[in-house]
Amino acid sequence: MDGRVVAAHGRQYVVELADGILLSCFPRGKRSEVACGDRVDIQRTSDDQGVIEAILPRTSLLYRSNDVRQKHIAANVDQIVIVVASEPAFSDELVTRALLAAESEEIEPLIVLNKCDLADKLPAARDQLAVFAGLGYRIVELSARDHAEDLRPHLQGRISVLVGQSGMGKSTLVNALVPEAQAKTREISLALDSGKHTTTHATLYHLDADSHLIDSPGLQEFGLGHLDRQEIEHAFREFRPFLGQCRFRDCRHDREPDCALVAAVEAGQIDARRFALYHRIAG
Ligand SMILES: Nc1nc2c(ncn2[C@@H]2O[C@H](COP(=O)(O)OP(=O)(O)O)[C@@H](O)[C@H]2O)c(=O)[nH]1
Ligand SMILES: [Mg+2]
Ligand SMILES: [Zn+2]
Repeated sequence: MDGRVVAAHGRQYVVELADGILLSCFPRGKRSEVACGDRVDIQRTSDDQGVIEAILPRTSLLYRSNDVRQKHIAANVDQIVIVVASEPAFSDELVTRALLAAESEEIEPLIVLNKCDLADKLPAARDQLAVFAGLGYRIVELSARDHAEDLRPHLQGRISVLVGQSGMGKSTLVNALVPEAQAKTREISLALDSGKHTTTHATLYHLDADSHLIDSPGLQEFGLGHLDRQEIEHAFREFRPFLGQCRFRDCRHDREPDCALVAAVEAGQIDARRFALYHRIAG
């Protein structure tokens, strides 16, 4: 039978069957590549347990990595919702990295600026996001505490994943938009036998029959070690018109003569801070 992975916690997964039943599952074989959001073939081994036999073909896979390991964030999502807030301060490098991950997987990104009720902190947060707005990224401003509904139209008909540093208000959004979220979290924790109800794992919630929302654990870093230089260049969307225009085909856009990207930075067509981040990320 087939099901959908609605929670991933280490090598243990919760798979939801078509009738809503949750099974605790381990993948067959040692190397688990399963992610929250995956459609899987399972063999049911008892009332509440099963074995994942195969992962069905994915439309997307969002992950982060460092030099040693890769961590799946979510599979089959078509939108990544990057949550930041007026307070606490957020890292614009993390936002950039999440946007690069979205671009490289061709997943639609949406930035949410939460806690807009904190009026004195709002202008600084807006300033920090201005560069992303200038690049054409969509930004929705809201207050999850009492206007979480403002996000719902943007989630309609999509499978979205919420990412962001902890404290930005992801869980507040989920709890407001999904009335049965806390009950489902409890049920999943029980299936995982993790003994605690904190979100240490990614969890998929249903908004309606064809709108789903994955809450992922708070990210403090977003490694892009799996992307090569060329992929990173392309993921900076404003670089694209200039790629292939440098004198040298293998230009690293550093000290080479006649570099089209350096010229674009000097002409004010590429933001200098974005360019510096490119060098940091591409290494
Ligand atoms: N003032 C204000 N506080 C909020 C808002 N949304 C969330 N918070 C608070 O921010 C803190 C972190 O929220 P939480 O949802 O746990 O963040 P998460 O770590 O991203 O899941 C909590 O104390 C929330 O009550 C908001 O719109 N306005
Ligand atoms: Mg949370
Ligand atoms: Zn160059």
